[in-house]
Amino acid sequence: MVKRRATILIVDDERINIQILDNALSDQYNILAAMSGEQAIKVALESRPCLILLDIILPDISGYEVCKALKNNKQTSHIPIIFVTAQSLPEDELKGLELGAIDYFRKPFLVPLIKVRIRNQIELVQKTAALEQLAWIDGLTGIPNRRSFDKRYFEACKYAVRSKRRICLILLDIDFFKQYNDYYGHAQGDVVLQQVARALEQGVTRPLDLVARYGGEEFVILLTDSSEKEGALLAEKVRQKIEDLAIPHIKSNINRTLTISVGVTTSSNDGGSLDSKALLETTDACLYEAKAMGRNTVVS
Ligand code: GH3
Ligand code: MG
Ligand code: MG
Repeated sequence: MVKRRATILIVDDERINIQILDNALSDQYNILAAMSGEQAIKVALESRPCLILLDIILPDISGYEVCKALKNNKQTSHIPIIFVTAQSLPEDELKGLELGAIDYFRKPFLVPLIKVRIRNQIELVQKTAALEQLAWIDGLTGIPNRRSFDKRYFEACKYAVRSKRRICLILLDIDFFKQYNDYYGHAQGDVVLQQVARALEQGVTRPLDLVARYGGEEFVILLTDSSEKEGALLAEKVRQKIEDLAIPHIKSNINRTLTISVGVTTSSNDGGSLDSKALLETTDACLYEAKAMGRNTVVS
């Protein structure tokens, strides 16, 4: 596997300091630079570097303010920050670390020492990212797993109640998949699960919506802020999309082709509470009904 070069953002108002760090690091890392606090926040948001080396005295807001802003933003709070500064009092270092920085380098610094400490931090970032991947992504299909869904669903329900918006759940299950495995083999069954996952991902394009593997040969789609009609339309679009893949399944009595059954429900938006468990159970009941009605169908 080709390992991607990590990106480091250097924030310093003096060009010469950026140059020294760039010389020390650019053979191993992609380097971005910012010369003010506001610019640092902008670049961090746009480029999501692996690590930020942050000066404290900057021409606009201080490095402490930058650190605070980045730690308070969900999109950047995970990025490790190391202060690199001429402020050498223990109180300064304490303040920086209390704000969430992982390390504090005093200027002037020894280049070899700083390089090793940066390498250690980057390795930690990469290991954490690999673990996150394992924890939240389904290994077979590469889409979010059940755990991801549970977390996102919980958050989406809270948001829906707060903002009086509807959420929509679509549960879908491959028809006669046991027979598929029995006839074509488990490995080919795995390929089909990957194909279905890809097709679902392509069919669900709004950035806040989620496609996840719910378990075995069952998938779930979570639509945030969606009307009943939109939910039902998407469910039908997805059913058709899987049929259109025209994956041969000679043990299926539906056109000898692989199909899915789909259940779909939308929460009410009366501003009251939202029973997330009941919504899932209703969706599951719809899916069960779709199976009972002969499969390859949507029930809402
Ligand atoms: P129905 O139309 O009622 O849904 O019937 P079905 O055969 O699809 O349902 P059933 O629940 O009886 O079988 C599900 C099958 O899905 C059995 C199981 O071996 C298979 N399966 C679950 N996870 C995987 C997987 O990761 N890979 C493969 N290849 N098969 C899987
Ligand atoms: Mg099933
Ligand atoms: Mg099935």
